[in-house]
Order: sequence, then structure tokens, then C-alpha cells
Amino acid sequence: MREELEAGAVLLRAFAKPRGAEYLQALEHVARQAPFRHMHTPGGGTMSAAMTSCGALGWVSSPQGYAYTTLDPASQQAWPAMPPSLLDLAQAAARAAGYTHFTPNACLLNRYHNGSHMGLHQDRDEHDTTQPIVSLSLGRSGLFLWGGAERHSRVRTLMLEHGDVLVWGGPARLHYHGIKGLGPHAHPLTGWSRFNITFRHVVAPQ
Ligand code: MD5
Ligand code: FE
Repeated sequence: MREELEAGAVLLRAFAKPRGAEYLQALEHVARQAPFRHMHTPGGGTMSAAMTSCGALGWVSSPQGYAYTTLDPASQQAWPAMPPSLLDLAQAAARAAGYTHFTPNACLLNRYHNGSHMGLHQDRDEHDTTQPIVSLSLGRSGLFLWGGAERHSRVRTLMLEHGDVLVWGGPARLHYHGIKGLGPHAHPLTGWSRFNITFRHVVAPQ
């Protein structure tokens, strides 16, 4: 089911559901090499969602700021390769939403559990807004906050379920968004955890 939320933003409900277990195995494979961790923020806090990355570039937050890096700071090794199954899924979803030639080189994995949330923010560390961001939700459902171009734009809420894929591009690419919390039920594949995987095209750091 393809639903245009607004210009440039497409929700593909259950798009990834048939292979959800396979994507979770790929995620576990990444996490064995680069474990999920709670990163610190420039403001002195700690993120309540645990994160890791795969692909050429990984997103990191630290007291020094936000950055995409080629090395995992926890191991000083390159981030794990992007699993082919995940890359295929991301490109198929982008294509289904009308974006051809999506070449993600950064893949951020988020893990939420009871009490985790992600405040309203924009994704603007990629230095490329010509390509979309593809977001895959797995496991327990999450209450997604979907705002507009400005912090004070009206915010809508949307329950994202296992296998849902969102594609954000064009005028929606820089819109504010966040995760308010999780759904009430455990998921048979992930228990009380929710996972989200975002695929991005990042312009290499200087
Ligand atoms: C999540 N993750 O569920 C969300 C889904 C993140 C993040 O926000 O930065 O890791 S990504 C949803 C998204 C991406 C790009 C643009 C917009 C939403 N948007 O314009 O609403 O863990
Ligand atoms: Fe985001």
C-alpha cells in the first residue's frame, strides 16, 4: 500500500514485512560487529535510543557534536558493510516511491525500548538533500511524530509498524520528526524492542 503523506514523502505500509525476519538477522549481524550503544550529545545528555551503523559512513553523536565517520569510535575499525538484503530493500522502496538512483552509503540503526524516545529534529548532517532518506521499522510499533519545515509546524502522529517503510525526499526531506514512544504490545520477533533502520546518501566529510 503506497500512501503519499505529503509532497515527497511516501509511506509503504508492510513493504518489508515478507522479509522482516531476514532484515532482523542482517541487523543482528551488523550489531555483532558494531554493538548498539547509547551515545552522548553535545548538550550533555545521553540518547535513550541505542544506535549503531553500517555502510561506508556511520552517524555518531558525542559532546563534540554530530558527524558521519568512516570508523566506529568504539572499535576504531571501519563500520560493518551494509548487508546486501538491506541495500536491496532500501533501493526497492526508493524506486516504489518514485526515486530512482538511490545510492545510500550510510545506514543508521536505532533500537528503542521502554522509555526510549527521539525528540523532534531535522536530519541535516548528510549535506545532500537531493536523495531521499529511507526508513524501515521493525518489531514493536512506534509512535512517529511528523512535523513540517519548522520546529513549530503542526505535528501529526502516525503509528509505524513492523515492515513499514517511509521514504522522505523532495520538499519533505528536511522536515522535523521524532519518536514519541512505543506501542503497547511486544512483537513476536523482537519482544519489547523496536528497531528503525535509516538509509542515507551522505556527502563524505571534508
Ligand atoms: C526512527 N529515525 O524511527 C526515525 C525514523 C533518525 C530518525 O529520525 O534520525 O534516526 S527516520 C524518519 C525521517 C527521516 C527523514 C525525514 C523525516 C523523517 N521527515 O521529514 O519526517 O528511529
Ligand atoms: Fe531523523
